[in-house]
Amino acid sequence: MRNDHDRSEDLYRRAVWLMPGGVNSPVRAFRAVGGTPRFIREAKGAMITDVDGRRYVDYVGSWGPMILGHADEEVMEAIKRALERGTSYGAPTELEIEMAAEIVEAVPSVEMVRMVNSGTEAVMAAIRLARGVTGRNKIVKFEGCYHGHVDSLLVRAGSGVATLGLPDSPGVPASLAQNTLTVPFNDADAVERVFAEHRDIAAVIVEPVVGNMGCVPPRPGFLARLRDVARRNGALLIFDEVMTGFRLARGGAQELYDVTPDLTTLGKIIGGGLPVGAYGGSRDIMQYVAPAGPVYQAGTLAGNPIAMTAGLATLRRLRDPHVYRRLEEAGARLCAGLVEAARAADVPMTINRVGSMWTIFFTDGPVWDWTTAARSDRARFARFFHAMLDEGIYLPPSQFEAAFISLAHTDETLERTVTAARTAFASLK
Ligand code: HOZ
Repeated sequence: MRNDHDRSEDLYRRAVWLMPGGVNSPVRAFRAVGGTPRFIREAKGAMITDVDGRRYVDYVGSWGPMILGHADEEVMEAIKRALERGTSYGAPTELEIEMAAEIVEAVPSVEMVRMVNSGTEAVMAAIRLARGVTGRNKIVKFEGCYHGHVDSLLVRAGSGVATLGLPDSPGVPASLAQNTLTVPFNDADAVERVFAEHRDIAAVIVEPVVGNMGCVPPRPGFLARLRDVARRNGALLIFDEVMTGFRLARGGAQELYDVTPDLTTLGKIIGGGLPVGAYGGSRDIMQYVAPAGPVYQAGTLAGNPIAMTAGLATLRRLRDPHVYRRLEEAGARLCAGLVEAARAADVPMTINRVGSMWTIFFTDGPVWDWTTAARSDRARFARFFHAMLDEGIYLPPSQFEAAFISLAHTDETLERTVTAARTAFASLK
């Protein structure tokens, strides 16, 4: 007997034959939660629809970019108009200036910016720039943080690497990995110790609010201490705001926590759902980038006019401060409901949230680093994930990914999610 996911199953079988694991990015594959990934046909607002016609309230939001909700009318109209003028020129456009100005105006530490095609590219370039500026080689990163699939940062990484329980990736030369020093997130003393032991540190890179081991906020004062220790030791501080940029505040986590990094990487929201990344910092540092300076970095499709259009249409909507009040209110309302639902079912769990980023961990202790995140009962998470999916709620198919709320998640959608969670938590007993 065939079930109601026939077409997703058929497509998955074909996909697995044609693509590694059947997907173009590992965490989509449902490997950690089991079952068949849903193949998506379309999305609108807070809802996605799979190829079997099942509709879900979506908390993945393309892993962060869809802050306005899917297929936002204004963004779609802007893209359609832009398409009529061609898709790529490989030459400068006014749109790129508008995008740069929008980012510079919003993100406190950024005076100049370079557009690239993904968050991974942004981080790769920021690391090269930090090495070029300081003349040093080593990078400090945090266990469970993920900065794209950049060679030197695939060490004790979060996201798909943690989800799949992979060792530090084969294919990354040991000589490169040796230049990466890892310390526990939220442990500023450990960072001090690393600097005491190593002279050659070019930069400390951090997700200021981690999304890639699930949502893990910084403890009070942690980011400020990173700022201080990096400066005292002549290293740069890089905030990877690919997830948090324009999400936690218009100026990202650096605005929210009032800490100024030397370099910032961005992605996701700034592309409005199209492939985009960016890195930026002070004028002094960014002047090292070619052709202004000697640190080489380039991209045929960088600053692509369609992507700039989608990004600008999104970022302009985020100028309204009400947006961030609404996301905070929605996050608080949803998570309060989820806590209540878990309590009613007597299921121990911890929920971490900053604004519209949140994660449920099946552990009864606080989660503030990789060790505490990894204590979560992942088999239980998988059961919860599928129970929610059955109730029409699409969560990230991994314990180690943050869920995202958009402006299209109405109070009614949030309430529906809490109702689904009551059933899902009760099924775990
Ligand atoms: N944690 C990833 C985004 N930073 C999930 C998306 C992906 O890898 O496909």
